[in-house]
Amino acid sequence: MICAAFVHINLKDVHYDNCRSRRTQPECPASLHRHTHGHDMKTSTANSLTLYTFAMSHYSEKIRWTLDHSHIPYREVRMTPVFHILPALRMGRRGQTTLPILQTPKRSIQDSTRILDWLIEHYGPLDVLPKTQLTQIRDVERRFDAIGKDVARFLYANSFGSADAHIIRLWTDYATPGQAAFIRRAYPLIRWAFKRKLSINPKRAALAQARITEVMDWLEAQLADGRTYLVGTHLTAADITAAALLAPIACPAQHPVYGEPLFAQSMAAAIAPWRHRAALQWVRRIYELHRGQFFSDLSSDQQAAKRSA
Ligand SMILES: N[C@@H](CCC(=O)N[C@@H](CS)C(=O)NCC(=O)O)C(=O)O
Repeated sequence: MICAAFVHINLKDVHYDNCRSRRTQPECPASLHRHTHGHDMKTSTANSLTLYTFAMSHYSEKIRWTLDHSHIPYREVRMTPVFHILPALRMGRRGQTTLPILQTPKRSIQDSTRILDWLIEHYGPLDVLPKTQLTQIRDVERRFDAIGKDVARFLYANSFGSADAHIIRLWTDYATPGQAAFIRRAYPLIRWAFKRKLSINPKRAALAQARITEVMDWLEAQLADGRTYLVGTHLTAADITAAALLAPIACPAQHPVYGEPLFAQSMAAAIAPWRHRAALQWVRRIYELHRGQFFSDLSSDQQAAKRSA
């Protein structure tokens, strides 16, 4: 996310069956994705995959998108920052509190890279992770994963203090009333702890900005020959990772959190230096080409609101 770091208790959190984030339409039809050929042998496993996420987490989006694109059925449990910590520690068993975590019938896998490894092992070969280009794809994945914290640091550095109401809303979207009340009341303390954990200060924010810019430069150099996809001729986990990790800055219309006009408005000043960069236009295009389902699921009023934003 622009993600938080802290304790979880119960999972009132909205459950989605094969459904991307839809704060406004939680009753997503479970039939959005079906099994495809090649996954038949894992049907029983597939039926019981649960993905624990934060709606706003860019690493969670990377896995959500991979699963969606690969038509692998799963249930999504959106957690509330602070209230995720205990379950994440318990499920992950690595002393880490990060999401996403994929719960399979046999074990839970924490960390998006490890989840991709597990998917390759149990569902491979996947269209987005072709064996022949795996090394290149995973190199790109590493490059973009490495700026995940910088993206969060940069955005929070530029929104704490100026967009707190919006942050509280994002942090409480999937909370129980009790959890939401706690987050609202403890927000100053949570924000302080968060700043410490992510080292959010002007110096680190400037460094984050430089590192993000560097990755955008790299991305634009790759795209200079007019290609659409970073590796090969179709969408792979390289594109998914790059687009998902930059989505908080590119604000693609199809993204359930970062596509919201309100988010883009509250971040406009922070994002301004990069607004027209080809790298971000590419992110928006990849979302448009491959992540359109969410948009078409919205009501026509919601679509109109997004278009006019
Ligand atoms: N390397 C991890 C990074 C995941 C990560 O940093 N997740 C953030 C959300 S974007 C998180 O869960 N932060 C909460 C915490 O650290 O407690 C991955 O690829 O999954």
